[in-house]
Amino acid sequence: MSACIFCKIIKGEIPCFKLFETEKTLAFLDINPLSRGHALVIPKFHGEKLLDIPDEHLTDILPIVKKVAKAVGTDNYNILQNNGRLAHQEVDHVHFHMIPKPNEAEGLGVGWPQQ
Ligand code: IU
Repeated sequence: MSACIFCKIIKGEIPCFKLFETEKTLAFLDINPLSRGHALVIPKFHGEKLLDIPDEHLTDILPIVKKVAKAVGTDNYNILQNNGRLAHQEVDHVHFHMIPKPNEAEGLGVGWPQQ
């Protein structure tokens, strides 16, 4: 969708710190992180809410969420997916939050970008 900010990120019209990308999925750092390493994993298919996304796009997402979790290098994290304003969804393009709860003394995984 042309006005969607995440579609613009997917098309490269707005820059992002890209982590992983497949034909159907993009993972990048959240611009306003709740913790160091907070990432978003999104389908390239535009849909506002989970039920709008075809299964073949959704099934590509979880392995990428796992890759992000592995790269972060902490066993402590939340995966969150908000649908609708009452559930605090602000961006109307489906996204999965990967929110690390790192031990700050240990830091994030080797090679993980600093924010
Ligand atoms: P929510 O689940 O819709 O509430 O989360 C939207 C997230 O998208 C939020 O964490 C923002 O910081 C993030 N975000 C972003 O990373 N880049 C952007 O250009 C915009 C929002 I707009």
